[in-house]
Amino acid sequence: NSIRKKLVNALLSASDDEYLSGQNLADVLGCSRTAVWKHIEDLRKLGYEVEAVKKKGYRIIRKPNQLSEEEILFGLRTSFIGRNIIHYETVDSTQIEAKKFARNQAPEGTLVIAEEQTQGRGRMAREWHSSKKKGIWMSLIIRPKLPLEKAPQFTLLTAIAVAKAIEEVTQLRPEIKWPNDILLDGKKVTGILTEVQGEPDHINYLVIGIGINVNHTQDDFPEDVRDIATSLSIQANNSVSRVALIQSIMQYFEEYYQLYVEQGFVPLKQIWEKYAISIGKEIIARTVSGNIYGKAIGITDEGVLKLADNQGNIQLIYSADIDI
Ligand code: BT5
Repeated sequence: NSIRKKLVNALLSASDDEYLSGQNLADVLGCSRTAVWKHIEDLRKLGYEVEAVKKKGYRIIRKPNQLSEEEILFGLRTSFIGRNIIHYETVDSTQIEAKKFARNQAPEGTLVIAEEQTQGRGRMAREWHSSKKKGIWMSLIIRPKLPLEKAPQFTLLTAIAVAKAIEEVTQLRPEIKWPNDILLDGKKVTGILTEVQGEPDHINYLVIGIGINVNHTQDDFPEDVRDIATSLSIQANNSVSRVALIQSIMQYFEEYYQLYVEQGFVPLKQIWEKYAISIGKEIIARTVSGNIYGKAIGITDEGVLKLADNQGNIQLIYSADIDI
């Protein structure tokens, strides 16, 4: 397995039209040329298309549509976010698995990803559709040294990291709907689910679930969300690299996390406001204790939604679904 990682890394680091000779690879891997050939065969079984040309050597001409650990780590420029990757073909929910790893002391920054989820979940146990290889279904474990009440701010931090990454990779212009939706063209492309374990005065761990529709066609969505959901490829008119997007999200997440630790939530709030969609609009906040109608006027320095109700009173909304 570690030889395979080295081999993939060597082949990936070659430029597009460059071939790596069998001898060269044998030297890098510390094995015989026959062994190199066998490892190349293994790569082909994993879906890599590897061209072999006599006297020149090998090169990758097509990568599988697969979220391999090697490919994500290759070129990932973070120091701890996303450096420990656990990958599943199929899993009930990356959120469930990540919580198990978190309980068992997985290091901060551990990322659990899956090609497919059979029990993907949103908030309040709502279903999250996670079809095979179409999207990014992942959960990130972090251990901030903070009181429990700060946990919801990580949903907003994550939202700006994902929005930035979408912008960087696709040039699309995403919008954030407080607290946890990212929209394109008014339709949901990303949902975020932050779950926390701790005591009132400190967080033990946060598991941040991120679901992004990447290469779905409209028909790939089940009927119940077909009209409200969209994907990056639908909006960009092009397929989008899941690996590139994950790398970009990890990088922005780490950057904003460090900013948050150093300076608190306020600088993130300023970035968040640039993407906010509902501010200044009449909205309905559906909370567990009933619906509140009013105008969303912004978020507090703590990330709590401020709503001016019809009597002109300011209401603070800590948790709700927002209808615009
Ligand atoms: C969310 O909940 O938006 C949070 C979604 C988090 C999913 C990630 S995937 C990785 C990790 N593992 C998990 O099991 N979960 C996390 P909420 O705001 O409650 O929105 C849920 C609602 O979104 C559903 O009731 C549907 O209406 C809609 N929905 C479901 N699947 C969707 C999809 N693929 N795209 C857009 N909307 C969807």
